[in-house]
Amino acid sequence: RRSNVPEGVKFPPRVGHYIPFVGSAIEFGASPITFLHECYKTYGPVFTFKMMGMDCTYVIGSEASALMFNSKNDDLNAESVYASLTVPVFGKGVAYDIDAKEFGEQKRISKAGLTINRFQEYVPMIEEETTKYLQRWGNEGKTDLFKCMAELVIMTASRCLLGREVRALLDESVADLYHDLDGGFTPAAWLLPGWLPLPSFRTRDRAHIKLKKVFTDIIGERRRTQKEKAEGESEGTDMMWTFMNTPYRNGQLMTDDQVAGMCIALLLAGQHTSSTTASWAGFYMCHDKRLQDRARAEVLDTVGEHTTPTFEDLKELTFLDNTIRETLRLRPPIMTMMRTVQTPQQLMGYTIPIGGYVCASPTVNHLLEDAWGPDNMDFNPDRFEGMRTDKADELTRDASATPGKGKFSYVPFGAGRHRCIGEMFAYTQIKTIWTTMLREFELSRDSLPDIDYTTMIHTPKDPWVYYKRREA
Ligand code: HEM
Ligand code: LAN
Repeated sequence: RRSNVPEGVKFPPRVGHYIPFVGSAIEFGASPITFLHECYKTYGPVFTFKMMGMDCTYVIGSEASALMFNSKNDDLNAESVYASLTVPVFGKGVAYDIDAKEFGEQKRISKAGLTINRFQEYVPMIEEETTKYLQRWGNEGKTDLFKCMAELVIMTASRCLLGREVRALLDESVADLYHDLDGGFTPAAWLLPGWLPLPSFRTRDRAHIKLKKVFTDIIGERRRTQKEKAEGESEGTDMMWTFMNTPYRNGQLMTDDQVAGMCIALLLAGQHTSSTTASWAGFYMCHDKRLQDRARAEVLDTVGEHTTPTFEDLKELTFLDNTIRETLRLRPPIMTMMRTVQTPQQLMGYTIPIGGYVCASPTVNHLLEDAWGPDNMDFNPDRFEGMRTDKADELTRDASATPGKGKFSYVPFGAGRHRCIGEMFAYTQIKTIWTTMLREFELSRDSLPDIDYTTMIHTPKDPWVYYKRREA
């Protein structure tokens, strides 16, 4: 193969490995961040290694990862990597099952529903759900904080984004369906061929069919009653309503099956990402009690002891905001983003040939000493002080408004064409949950949990905390 390489073409340096085909998969799997750091130190910002027969080229740091974030989907392609994982879960006709242009429209339609007006209505709903949930806790005890956050996130997201009907069903059948469907969102589902008769695949597929039916029934019922109402009276505040009523540019509406698929996608998008973020924020606030005290004092100053917070209150909670931002720096839920190389790419004097993957890692970019300085490993929310650039009508933040050097040194929500649309919803949800929690409970635990790298979105190991109700 080497002899076919044209004169002057230089490939990125290759990381050596001992086992053919498997390549570096074992080292990477055991401890991906350490592995990538070591490679960066040895080979520089661009390097290639083999994993399960595929060439993976990592682009490390702000400058190199610009290649991924500025690319077009036709050159570095997302759906060809992600579809095998997401299509069985979300279903056909949405997200990575369709061409990027139509998915772009689905993102635009989603954004049209994720507005400040809606968030103003969501905040009291999230507080109510959280308060109700925390009543189960009693006065003191020990609990699994990650499980608790996962339950709070699914309940509050269902209520806000999918509406009352779905939230009501969550106490019954729907919780198990979510759970089974979610069981299909694993590295195995991604890497193994879909025709394998694995029990987890069958459970996933059955849950998908049942959940689709639950949603399409609700959608059908809504379409019927909507017709009976007068024009204007039917304005809804949830995303199901938005998906049902916002047309594509050509005037067409999504089919009921697509609306149901979007609802599933929306829910799973926030599930792992927001619940791990909310949990890690809690563990950092336990590990250093001063952080918890400051966040609580800010909540009491801004919102008070008993009043329901408003969306405007949340904006004033800058320390809590910075705490979440710093959590997303050190524990970004999505540690790797991947694309297939469809056209040869030039980067820093190297050619990345067609056929492999290009990967970028928020986690690694967020830690580099060159970008973050000598205190890169410290958890310090104050590093973000004065970096707030979000305006009232903006749903995403300016990626460059960070203390890290370079445009892509802080990318927990990605950047460019595939950027996340859920940032503000996630912040609204996490801040409201923590506002409620900090008012009612004191949490404690000395050590930070270790990281479980075997889950697709890295989770805290042994995620228990002690809790004690605050004096009334
Ligand atoms: C994409 C992170 C919550 C919807 C992404 C990407 C990241 C990300 C890194 C880029 C993936 C890539 O480029 O390959 C997060 C984090 C969240 C979060 C850290 C919470 C803390 C949400 C929520 C929603 C959502 C709540 C829905 C309301 C999406 C969508 C995309 C996306 C639609 C676009 C994918 C594409 O265009 O290919 N997210 N996300 N996310 N996320 Fe999120
Ligand atoms: C995810 C979740 C998993 C995640 C990892 C595998 C952890 C990551 O290594 C690569 C990116 C990936 C696959 C990823 C990409 C974008 C997804 C699929 C999501 C963030 C979960 C939801 C999001 C999807 C596009 C949201 C669709 C929402 C709509 C409203 C259509």
